[in-house]
Amino acid sequence: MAKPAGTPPPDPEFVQLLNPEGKRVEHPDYTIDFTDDEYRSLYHDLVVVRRLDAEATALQRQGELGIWASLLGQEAAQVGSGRALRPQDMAFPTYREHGVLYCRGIDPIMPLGLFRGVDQGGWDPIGMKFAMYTIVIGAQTLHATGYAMGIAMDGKVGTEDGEAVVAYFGDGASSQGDVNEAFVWASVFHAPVVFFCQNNQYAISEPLERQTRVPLFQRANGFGFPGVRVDGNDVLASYAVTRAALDQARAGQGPTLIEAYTYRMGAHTTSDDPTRYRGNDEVELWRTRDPIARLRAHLVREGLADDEYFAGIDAEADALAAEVRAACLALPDPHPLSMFDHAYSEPHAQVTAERAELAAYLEGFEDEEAAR
Ligand SMILES: Cc1ncc(C[n+]2csc(CCOP(=O)(O)OP(=O)(O)O)c2C)c(N)n1
Ligand SMILES: [Mg+2]
Repeated sequence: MAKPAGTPPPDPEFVQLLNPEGKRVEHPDYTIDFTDDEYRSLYHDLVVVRRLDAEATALQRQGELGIWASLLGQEAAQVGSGRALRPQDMAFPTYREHGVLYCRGIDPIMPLGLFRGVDQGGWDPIGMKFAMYTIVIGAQTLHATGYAMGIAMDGKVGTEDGEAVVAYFGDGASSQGDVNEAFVWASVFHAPVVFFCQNNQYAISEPLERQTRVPLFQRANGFGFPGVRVDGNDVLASYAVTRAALDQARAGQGPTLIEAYTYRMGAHTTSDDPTRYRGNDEVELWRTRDPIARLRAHLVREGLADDEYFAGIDAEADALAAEVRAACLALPDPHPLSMFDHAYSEPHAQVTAERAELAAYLEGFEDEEAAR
C-alpha cells in the first residue's frame, strides 16, 4: 500500500537518561538516584522478564499454549514504568504487559493459564492492584479512567501517599474511540491517571504512519493535558518519566500521556509472521538499541557488575523459566461446567438453563474424561 503523501514526522525527540551505548545522559526535567543495588535489580528484572517471555513463546510453539503475545524489545518500557508504581497504585494492562505483571509481584505462571485456555488469568486484580488482561483494544483506558475518577471521589488523591492509576495501551489503540473518550473524561474530570502508550511501531501489520500524522504524545495537547515522549528502550528514563507522572496524578494534578517510543522485536503474537510486512533492516536497526544490552554496558562501565554476576542472573532466569514451564504443564484442565461458575455473582436463570443443557450433553458420554 502507498505511503500517505506529505512530509514524514521528524526524528523523535524523547527523554533519555541512558543512551544505546550505556552512557548516562542528563535531562533538565528528569533525574534518578538509584543505588548500585537498584541498578543491578533493574537489570535482573529485565533479564528475567525476557527469559520468561522466551519460555512462553517456546511453550506455544510446542503446542502447550494456544497463543502468546511476546514483549520482546519492550522490557525497559514495562519494567521501568512497572517499578515506578507505588504499592497503592492501580494498573490496567493490555495482553502484553507480562513485565509489568512481574513487577507487581504476581506469579509469572498466571498469564500462562490464560493463554493455555485453562483459566481467566487467575490473579486477584484488586489485591495485586493489577487488572485482568484486556484483549479488547483500548477498553482498559476507560476502565482506568473510571477507576481513577472513583479514587478521586473517595478522597484518595491530593496527598503525599495518595493513589494513582496507569493505563497501558498501544500505538494502534490510540486510534480507538475508547481511548479518545478516556482522554476526554480524564481531562475534564482531572482524573489521576497516567496513559502509558507503548508505541512499538505496529498494530499487528499496520505501521505507525497509519495511526497518526503527529507524534502520539502531542495528542494530549488537544485534550488539555501534558504529553511526554520517552525513550522506551531506556529503563531509567521510563522509570523517571512514569514516576513523575504518577506523582503528579496522586498530587491531584490530573492526567499525563506518556509515549514510550520502542519496538516490537518479535511477531505481534505467535499467530503472526512479521516478515510479510516489514524488512529486516529496521529490525536490525532496533537491535542496536536493545534495552538490556545498554543497561549491561552501563553496569560494566560503572564497575557495578562483572561476568560472574551476569552469568548468575542468567542461571537464575533459566531456573525460573524451568519452574514456570513445569507449573504450566501441571495446570489442571478445568471441568467444562466451571465456565458458568463466575458469569454472574447471583444465580441467573439463563445461565442455570445453559449449564443444565451442557451437563445433560456431557452425561451422554460414557467416559467423563472423553467429554472434556
Ligand atoms: C476492539 C478491537 N479491535 C480489534 C482487535 C484485534 N486486534 C488485536 S491486537 C490489535 C492491534 C493492537 O495494536 P497496538 O494497540 O499497537 O498494540 P500492540 O499489539 O502493538 O501491543 C488488533 C487490531 C481487538 N482485539 N479489539
Ligand atoms: Mg503497537
